[in-house]
Amino acid sequence: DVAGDVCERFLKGAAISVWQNSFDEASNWTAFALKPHSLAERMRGKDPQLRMDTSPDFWNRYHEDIQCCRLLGSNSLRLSLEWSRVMPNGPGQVDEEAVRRYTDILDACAAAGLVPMLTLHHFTHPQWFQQLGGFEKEENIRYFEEWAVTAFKLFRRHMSLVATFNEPTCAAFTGYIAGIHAPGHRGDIAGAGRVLLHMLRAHSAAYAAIKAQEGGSCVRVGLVHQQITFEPEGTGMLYAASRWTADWLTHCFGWDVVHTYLLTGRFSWRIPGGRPGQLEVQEPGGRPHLDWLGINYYTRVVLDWRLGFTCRPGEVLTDMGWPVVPEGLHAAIAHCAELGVPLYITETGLADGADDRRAPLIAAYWEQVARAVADGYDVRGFFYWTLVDNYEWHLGYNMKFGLFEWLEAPANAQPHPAAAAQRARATAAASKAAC
Ligand code: GCO
Repeated sequence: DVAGDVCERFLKGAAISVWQNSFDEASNWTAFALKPHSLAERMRGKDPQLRMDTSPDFWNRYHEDIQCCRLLGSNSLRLSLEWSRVMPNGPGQVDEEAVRRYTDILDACAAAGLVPMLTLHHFTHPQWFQQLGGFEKEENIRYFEEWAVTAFKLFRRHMSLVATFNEPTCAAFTGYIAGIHAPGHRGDIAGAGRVLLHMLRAHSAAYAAIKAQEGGSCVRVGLVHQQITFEPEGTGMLYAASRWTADWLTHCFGWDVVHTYLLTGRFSWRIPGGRPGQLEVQEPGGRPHLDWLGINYYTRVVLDWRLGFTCRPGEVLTDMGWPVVPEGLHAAIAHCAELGVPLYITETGLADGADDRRAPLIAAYWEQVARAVADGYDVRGFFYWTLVDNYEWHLGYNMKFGLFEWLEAPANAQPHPAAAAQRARATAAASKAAC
């Protein structure tokens, strides 16, 4: 049982999404970001960091990146399998070249001693799927199920740990309410709820379908959840709206929806102050379709009375403006432990262009994980977001989460592992702290 062996080891390494490191034409996110008159396009004129004509190019320079990951002393790399690369043209149509490339990537991971943790959906999917209505339509769940089975059949040799979705709450909310992620809808609360419900159902369908394959029972299938809490800055009348919003966001963005669904099979789409169960959908109950849960933890958000993001006095902020609250990671672990499945810290990290906060903060996060393990929580891995500075969605190259920066490869350069050394930035202290 390869997966069983992998699960026995504590995994440590870095997390990436392949799209953020190399765009592909068939992706809905590429279409979204390049759409004429889109926010990104309008911004691009003013902000060169939103350019998409260049990228860290993981797709071609993966040997260097894998070498970088190895240099950190990692034993794992979390990466996405891009559905749009493997099936760019439509359901059932596999691109053999992309399969060969992914096989090379996964072989290179194995040769470097890195267990791959694979993500089937990291905010991106094929544009053809989006054109069919994406996760807005219940009948499209079968396409995701088909993708999960195809991925299993193609890459089963390397598939011991697989996540169906990365942060379904974030995908639904930022894509349908905030409008800053694909497909860019604003204020569509009902749409966000529908998408989230269908993603969770797609997770369950993919889980069951992988397990039903020959050899599928050995694969550990999980889900990656963003754990975030919101709180009002103060009390009193002025803060009533921010308290209401904080409660609603914490419930819907955070733990409750995913947790309730996984534990009870109930999808609770609550309005704060509304009657309990008002908008619940009954799902078939039973054992949660989950072998492990990934926790992405970055911050807790404080809302001022105008619903703007703020912080408590003295808190260190990342370049994203997020307060760093390391003890929140322990709290997140304690919450998520209620599910009774092994936990992985699938992402934590910070945007730090000055490289002056990263090392101590990684150490602080790490301490919280060690504390949780000492307290008896079943935490089996820690992944830093991210390996190489990459495209931070609507913020493009403005945010530097990476342990390494990248330089454009000279024209016609052959990727070579030794080039990794030239790529390393002065983050030795950070990488040491990470591992
Ligand atoms: C997310 C994603 C990553 C982000 C990272 C930094 O949480 O949004 O998993 O793709 O880049 O979290 O914001």
